[in-house]
Amino acid sequence: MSPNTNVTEIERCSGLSNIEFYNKYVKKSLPVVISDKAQWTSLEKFTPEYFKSNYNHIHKKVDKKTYSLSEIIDLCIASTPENKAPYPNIYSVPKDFPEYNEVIPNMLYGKSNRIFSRLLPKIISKQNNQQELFFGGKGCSFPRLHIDYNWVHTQLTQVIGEKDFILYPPNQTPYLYPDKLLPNYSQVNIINPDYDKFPLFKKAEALKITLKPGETIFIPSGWWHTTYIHNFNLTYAVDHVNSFNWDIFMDKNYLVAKKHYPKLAWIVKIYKVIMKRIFNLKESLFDRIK
Ligand SMILES: O=C(O)CCC(=O)C(=O)O
Ligand SMILES: [Fe+2]
Repeated sequence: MSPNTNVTEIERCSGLSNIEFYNKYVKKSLPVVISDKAQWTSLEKFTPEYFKSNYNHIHKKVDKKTYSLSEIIDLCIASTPENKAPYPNIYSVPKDFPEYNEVIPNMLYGKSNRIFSRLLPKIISKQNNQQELFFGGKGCSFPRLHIDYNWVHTQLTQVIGEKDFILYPPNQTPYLYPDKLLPNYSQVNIINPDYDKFPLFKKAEALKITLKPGETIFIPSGWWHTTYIHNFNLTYAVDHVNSFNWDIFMDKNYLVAKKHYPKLAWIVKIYKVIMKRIFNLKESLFDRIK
């Protein structure tokens, strides 16, 4: 799938050290595909049959209907662009597949991920989904172009099948018509854009890649993105907060807190400032990225 705009291919890299990854991409807020770090995806374990026989007790509501995991997998296998499986089908790794935690190494920059730190209060870490599995089928696509919740960075590894990722840098926001109520969602349907309603979208410049099994894409904080699926599909996603998106992540959490707990939200502001120093110190002393 290609949006009707100017498109550049996202860079693919291999043999990248963590420090190179940091300096070339994370610091500069640039997306990249790492093609050689997720060997675990080739384990024969991750087949549709494995999930069906071991996890069929898991039920999920998608589009107001409840499905067992086997039903979701069968719908995804049978999916066609004309008769699409429901999407997205999102499962929480810690909640639904706790065993999975042991086989998925934190491969790119795990040490600096503040989302997994015990210093981050549960009330904040729980809301920011952390680790998910997405099942999908041919013709499915993520419903809307969006920026991830609370401006986390996201790292997605393709386990089965191919998935297109279409990204727009933050500086393209003026052409993407953010929703007034949900400003991290675009109003434009990029697959079939309504140029009468959204004329500036013609100017938007996208980046694109078809992610293949074993490859991982890094989507930096604040980048717009959406997906399109070519065949039966399984993707693993993990959210990430580090020194580069700490301030914006905590500012967004403050806004959420202010909505739900207006009298207590100031605690988030203070926490942001104090913990910034503590995390920076801890990371410079103990978590040097090698
Ligand atoms: O894998 C996908 O289809 C999209 C994932 C995504 O963008 C998200 O969960 O925020
Ligand atoms: Fe996303």
